[in-house]
Amino acid sequence: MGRDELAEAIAGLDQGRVLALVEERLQGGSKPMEIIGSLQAGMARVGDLFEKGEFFLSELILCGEIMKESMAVLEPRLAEGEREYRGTVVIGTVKGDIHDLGKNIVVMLLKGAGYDVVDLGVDVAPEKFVETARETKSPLVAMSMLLTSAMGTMKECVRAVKESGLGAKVLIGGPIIDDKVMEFSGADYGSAIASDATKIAAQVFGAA
Ligand code: B12
Repeated sequence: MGRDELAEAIAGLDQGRVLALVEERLQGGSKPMEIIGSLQAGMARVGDLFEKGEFFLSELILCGEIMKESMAVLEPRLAEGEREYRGTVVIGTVKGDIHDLGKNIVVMLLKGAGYDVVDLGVDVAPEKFVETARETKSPLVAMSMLLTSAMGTMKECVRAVKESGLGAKVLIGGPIIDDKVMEFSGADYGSAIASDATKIAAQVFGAA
């Protein structure tokens, strides 16, 4: 196998080159799923660099944007059956909190890793998480939270999903997640690192 120029371009955060290569590959007859595979490989590299502290949030956000633009081109061309369907993750920022940049990165990474993501947006009420998890039969509900003042509603959201009897696992994320918050929340998983979402999803869906 030669170098994967597209994976290198996204890891290098070269937006123009990524979009040009996506077009070039489509013109050349590549399947959208193969192209997405290259994008995923590049994104995984960006995630690693972020964890090592070599990339910062700004790079992760930019990478998310590039992925979003590429997916906008590729998604309409994905034939139904061609999609590698791993299952659905429900996600939202908890009620009382309207920060969404971190959540949007998580959405992008999960989509990049092949999951369908139902993004409920911000200020999401407990019932909404439950209702959507029921409709989509999702085994994983992810919640984002940045505000200390939203801790109480976050706990209500977690409890609502846990008590719904649906059996979905709950992942909470945001910069203030630590052992104490985890204990308080009653969630199954928690992390302050966006890329953990795909690792946790792999665990949950692998076991499902
Ligand atoms: C941008 C911003 C805003 C923007 C939000 C725009 C938007 N569309 O999101 C605006 C201006 C609207 C805003 C409003 C407010 N904000 Co503000 N805001 C910030 C700021 C500067 C950056 C947050 C951000 O987006 N970071 C970048 C993203 C990428 O990082 P992230 O969210 O942490 O996400 C990462 C991880 O946490 C993780 N992650 C996040 N979610 C999830 C989910 C899962 C499942 C997983 C696995 C991981 C994960 O992955 C991401 C990538 O690593 C922070 C300060 C700071 N430096 O953090 C304050 C901050 C969060 N805001 C704060 C406050 C107080 C407010 C306001 C109450 C201000 C006010 N008095 O009105 C309002 C709240 C409104 C509301 N009801 O929510 C405080 C919160 C303090 C606290 N702990 O409670 C902060 C910390 C500022 C401060 N130092 O005081 N804010």
